[in-house]
Amino acid sequence: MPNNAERTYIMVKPDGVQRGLVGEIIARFEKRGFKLIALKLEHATKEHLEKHYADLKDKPFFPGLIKYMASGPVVAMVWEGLDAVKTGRVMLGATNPLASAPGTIRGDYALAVGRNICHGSDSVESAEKEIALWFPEGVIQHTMASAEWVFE
Ligand code: IDP
Ligand code: MG
Repeated sequence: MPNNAERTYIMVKPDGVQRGLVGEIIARFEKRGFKLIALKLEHATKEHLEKHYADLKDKPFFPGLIKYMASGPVVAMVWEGLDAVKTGRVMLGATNPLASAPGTIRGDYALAVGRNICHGSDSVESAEKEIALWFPEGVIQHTMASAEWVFE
């Protein structure tokens, strides 16, 4: 694994789960070459989601965001690999799906900013906080047989 490998927290939101997009989103990270090191289905409490989105607590859409995120289970994941945080955000697309390029997850499967199906950490620091919040039990460190074919 290269020295600059990172970890990012990626989540399929309740609308992504309900619309049957879990496998599609996982497949994109898997096929790109990222390594899955944690995964679970969780119906999060409002308190937990308020911690996850603490930076947005003063936004007018915050109550609606928490209600949406608490409306059903989410798929919480940690993916590891080269430049995982920035590349993960590029794969997700812009926050508003109308501004997301085709080929991105939001650009292919979403239309509304308040139903944008997936989450990805926006910095290495946020990723560390989010991974600790969603996976207090820790992640699974393992080696992929494909690693030497994905990384030079
Ligand atoms: P991000 O998910 O691309 O990092 P953030 O600005 O961190 O975007 O916002 C978190 C989430 O809050 C978004 O993914 C979206 O679900 C929701 N959100 C952001 N802006 C709006 C808005 O203007 N109206 C409704 N929901 C919003
Ligand atoms: Mg964000």
